[in-house]
Amino acid sequence: MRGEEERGPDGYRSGFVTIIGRPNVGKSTLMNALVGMELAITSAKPQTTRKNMRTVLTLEEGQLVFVDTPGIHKARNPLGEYMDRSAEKTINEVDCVLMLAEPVSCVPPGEKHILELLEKADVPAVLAINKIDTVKKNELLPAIDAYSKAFPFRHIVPVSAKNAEGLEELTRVLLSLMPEGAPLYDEDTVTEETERELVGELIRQAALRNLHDEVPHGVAVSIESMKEEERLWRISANIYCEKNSHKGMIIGKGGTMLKRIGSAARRDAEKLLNKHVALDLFVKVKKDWRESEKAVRSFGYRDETD
Ligand SMILES: Nc1nc2c(ncn2[C@@H]2O[C@H](COP(=O)(O)OP(=O)(O)OP(=O)(O)O)[C@@H](O)[C@H]2O)c(=O)[nH]1
Ligand SMILES: [Mg+2]
Repeated sequence: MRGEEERGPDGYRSGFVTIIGRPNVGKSTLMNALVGMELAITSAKPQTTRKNMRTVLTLEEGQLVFVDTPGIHKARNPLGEYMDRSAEKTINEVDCVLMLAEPVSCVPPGEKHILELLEKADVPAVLAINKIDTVKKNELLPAIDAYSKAFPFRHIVPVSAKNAEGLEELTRVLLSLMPEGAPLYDEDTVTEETERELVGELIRQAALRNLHDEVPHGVAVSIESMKEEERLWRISANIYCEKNSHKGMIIGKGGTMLKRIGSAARRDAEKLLNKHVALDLFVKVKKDWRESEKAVRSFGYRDETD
C-alpha cells in the first residue's frame, strides 16, 4: 500500500464516496449492506434509483459518507438526463469514487463512458466487482484482468452485496483513501432523507417490484399527507403513471394489483417507522410526464440550483 494511504496512529479519517456504475449492477444494494440498513430502494429492474441519496457509516477509525446515484445510461428523456447528470456531477464532489461492475470478462460498452469520466476527474477510484456469488472463483480473474487494463483503479475488490461478502475489505480500502479529519455527521445520523421521502420511495419500490414492462418506469409517487397518531401513521399518497392503460394495470382486476402494492409498501413503511401504518393509495395519470422538463421537476427531480 502507498504511504499516502496509510493512517496515522490516531488519525481519524472522514469523507465522501460516490457509488457509480451502470443501472442494475447493485449500487443501492451495496450501499444498504455497507451501512447495514435498507434505506435506498432496490429492484431487479434497471433505473430504480432516480436521485442521489447520502448515507453515513460511522466507525471507530473514521466516517464514510456514501452517495448512491442513479445508474449511468443513455438517457432518452428529461428524467433520464436528470438521472445521468445527478450521478456524473458527484464524481467531482467527493474524496473517492467507488465504481461498481459485474464479474464479466469484457468491459461492457455502457461502461466506457464512465471510465472516460474517471479519466478526466482528479479523484482516486476504487472498483468493486459485485455479484461474485453468481460466478465461480476462476471466472473472477478474467474480470479483474479486464478492468485493471481498462483503468488504473487504486484497488479492485470483489464483493457480494447480497451475501455481505468482501465488505470489510472494501470499507478498509475506502477509509484508507479518505483525508484525515473530524467526522462530517454526528454518530447517530444514517441519512438526511426525510421519512416522507423514504416512504414515497418505498411505495415506488413496491410498484417496481410488482409491475412489468414500461409501466413501473413511468411511476412517480407523491405523499399527500402523513400524520402520526397515537397508535399509527396515517399516510395518503398518489401514484402517478403516464397513460390511462397503465392506470388500469396498476389498479388491476378488482383492485388486486393496487392492494398488493399497498400491502408491500405498508409492511416496509411499518419497518421504517416502527409503528402501524394505514396507507391510502390513489392512482392518477400525468400524460407522458417523463418527456416534460416541467413535469419531471415538479416530481422533485431537479438540480439543487433550480
Ligand atoms: N446475485 C446477486 N444479486 C445482487 C447483488 N447485489 C445486487 N443484486 C441484485 O441486483 C439487482 C439490482 O440491484 P440494485 O441495488 O437495485 O442495483 P442498482 O445498481 O442500484 O440499480 P439502479 O438504481 O437501477 O442503477 C437486484 O435484483 C439486486 O437484488 C449480489 O451481490 N448478488
Ligand atoms: Mg439503485
